[in-house]
Amino acid sequence: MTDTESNDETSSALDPSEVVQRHEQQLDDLLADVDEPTPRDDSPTLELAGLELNRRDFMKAGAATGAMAGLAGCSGNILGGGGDSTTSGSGDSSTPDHKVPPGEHDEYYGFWSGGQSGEIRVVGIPSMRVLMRIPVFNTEASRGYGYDDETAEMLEEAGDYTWGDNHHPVLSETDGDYDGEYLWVNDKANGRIARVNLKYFETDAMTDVPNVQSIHGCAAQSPDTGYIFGNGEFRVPLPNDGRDVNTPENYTSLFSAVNPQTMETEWQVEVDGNLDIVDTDKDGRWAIASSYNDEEGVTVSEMTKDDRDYVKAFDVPAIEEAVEAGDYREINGVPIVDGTRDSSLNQGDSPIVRYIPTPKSPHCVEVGPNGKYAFVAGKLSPTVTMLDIEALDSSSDPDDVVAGRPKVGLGPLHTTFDGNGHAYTSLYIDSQAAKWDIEAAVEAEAGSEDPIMEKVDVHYNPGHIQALEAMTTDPDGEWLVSLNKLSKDRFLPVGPIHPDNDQLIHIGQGDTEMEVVADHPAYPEPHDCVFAHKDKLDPAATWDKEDYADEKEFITQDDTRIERTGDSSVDVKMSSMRSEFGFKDFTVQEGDEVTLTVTNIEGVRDVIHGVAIPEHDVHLAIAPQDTREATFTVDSPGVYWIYCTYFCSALHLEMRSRMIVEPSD
Ligand code: RUQ
Ligand code: CUA
Repeated sequence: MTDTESNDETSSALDPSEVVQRHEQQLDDLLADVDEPTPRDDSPTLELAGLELNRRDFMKAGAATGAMAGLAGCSGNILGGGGDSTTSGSGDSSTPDHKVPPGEHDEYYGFWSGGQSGEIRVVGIPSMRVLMRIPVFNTEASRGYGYDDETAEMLEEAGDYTWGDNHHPVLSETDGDYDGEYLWVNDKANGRIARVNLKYFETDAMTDVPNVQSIHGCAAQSPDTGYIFGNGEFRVPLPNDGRDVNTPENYTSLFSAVNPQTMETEWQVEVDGNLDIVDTDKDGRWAIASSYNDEEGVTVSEMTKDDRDYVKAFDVPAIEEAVEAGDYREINGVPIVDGTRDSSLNQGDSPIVRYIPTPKSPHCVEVGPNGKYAFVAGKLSPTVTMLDIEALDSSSDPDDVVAGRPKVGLGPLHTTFDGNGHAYTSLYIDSQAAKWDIEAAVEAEAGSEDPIMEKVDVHYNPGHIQALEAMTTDPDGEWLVSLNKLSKDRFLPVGPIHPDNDQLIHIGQGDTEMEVVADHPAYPEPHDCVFAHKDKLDPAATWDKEDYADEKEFITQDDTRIERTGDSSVDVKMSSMRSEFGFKDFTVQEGDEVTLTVTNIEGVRDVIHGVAIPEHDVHLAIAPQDTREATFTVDSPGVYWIYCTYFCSALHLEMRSRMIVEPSD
C-alpha cells in the first residue's frame, strides 16, 4: 500500500452483503444532502404491499440481491414501465411499428461505441438490427482487421495495444450537418482516437495522443469538423516518465485538439481537475467540457469531497492565438498552453478557459440543438445545469452563465433532444428517462421540478440516451434509445456476465407519451451512439482501386506472379475470383518471409473472398476490387492448403491453392 491510499478506501474480505451495504452507505453519504425528487401524481411508484421501498433505495444498490432481482422482474408491471418482453404490445395507437419487414431498410444508421470490445457497431433504426461491426481498437478475423499488413501496422504504430475502450462516436459535419464521411471515436483505455471511413465502413487512421493516458470525452468541432477534441481524463505527471509519481498534486489533465485529416495533435491545454465529457457549440467557438474531481484527489472520498466541480469552457480562437503567439511549452512535440486557473492567460476579461462551478461531480455536457445552452447533468446532484453559451463571452460572473437548473431525478448522466424544445435526461440511480421542457426550465427557479413533463422507467440504470440526430441543429425526434448498463432479468440468463439492454423508446415529436417499445440485448458495453439519416451516407458497394493506387498493386490474373526479393524473402502476388486463386500452387523455401498480395477482381457486390493459410495465422478478407497484403514467415516445410473463407459460390469449397514450403538443406 502506498501512502496515498487511505485505509477506508480499501476493502479486505468483505462478504457480498457487506459489499452492498458499504456501497449503499457510500452513496447515502454522498447523497445525504440531496432531496429525492417528489414523485409526480402520474409517475410510477414502488409502494408495494408490505414493502417500504422507494425507487432510490431500490435502484441505488443495483438490485444486487436475489430478492431484489426477483422484484425487478415484475417491474414492467409494477413500475408501470414499458415493455416487459422484447417488444411491447403497445396500447397507444400513435406509436408506429418499429419492426422493419424482410427486405426493407431502416430509416437511420445508428453508430454504437462498443466499449471494451473496442469496436463500432452499426445498428439500423428503428429495427435495432445490428447491421455490421467495425473493428477499431480490437482485431477482428472476419474482416481481416489486424491481420492484413496495413491494419496491423496502423494498430502497431498507435501503441500496439490489443484492445481499447471506446466511448464516444462522433460524425463529421459540413455546415453543421452530417456529411457522411467519417466517424471518430476515443479509446479511454489507452488515450487514442481513431477514425472510421464511412465510404468503406472501415477504420483508416488512429493516433496515440501524446502526453495523455486516457481520452474520455470526444467531440467534433461544429460546424465543419475543424478539430476532433479529446478530454484527457486521468491526471498524470507531465510528462509521465517517472517524475512526480508520489505527488498527485502535480498531476495534470490535458484537453487535446486533433487535426481530423492528419490525425496529429495540434495543441493541448492544461487544466485543473480531471476532464470528463466534451461537446462544442454550434459555431465552434467554445468547446465545453465537464469535469469531476476538481478536488484532484486519488480516492473516492477525496474526489467527491466538494459540492462543486468546474465545467471548463475552452475559447478555441483564444487558444489558437496563444499557440500562434508562442505562449506555450512543448512536450513530446505538442504545444501545451497553460489553462489552469492561475495561468496568466486566464486573468482578465477574456480567459482562454472559463471555469464554471456546477454541482456535484457532474458527468456530461451536451449542447442543445439551437446552440443556446449546454446541459450539464449533475450525476451526484439531481439537477441538470444549463449554461447560457452566449453569456460565456459577455459575462464575467460565472453564476450569470447558469440559465437554469431543473431538478430531474437521481443520478442524471446524459441529455438528448427532440426538435421541439424538449430535453430527455437519463437517470442512472432512478433507472428512468426524464422528459422536460427546456424553456420552462429557464423560467423556473433553480431546483424546481415544474419543467419535468414525464418520466418513463428503463431497465436498468441508463448511461447515454440519444434521440435521432439529436446532436445536430435539426433533431428528428420520433425515436430515442436508452443505453442501459444493466439488464438483470430481462433476457434468458446467460451466466454471470449479462448483456446490456439498449431500449428503444418512442417519443414522437415530443407531443406524445414516451413508450418503451423494444429491448435490445447488447454485448458489453456500449457507451454511446449517434444517428444519421440514411440519406446522409453513401457507402461504397465495391472498392475503388484508385483509392489505394499509391499503396498497393491491383493484381489481375495476368499479373499473378512470384518474385524473389532477397535470400530469404519472396513476394507472391495473385488474383482471386470465383472460384479460383491466381495460383493453383506456389513454392517457397523454409525460412522465407513471404509477402502475399491478393486482389479480388470481382465487380459484383457482396462477393468477398477470404484467404486463409492454415498454421500460419494468416487471414485476409477481400471485398470486390480490393487488394490486401499479409507478410509472414514459413518455418515448417510441408504442404499448406490455402482456402477461401467466404462462401462465395457453389464451388467455394474447391476454391483453394497450395503453398508448398520446401525444406532448406
Ligand atoms: S460516459 S455513461 Cu459517455 Cu464514457 Cu457517460
Ligand atoms: Cu471465394 Cu469462397
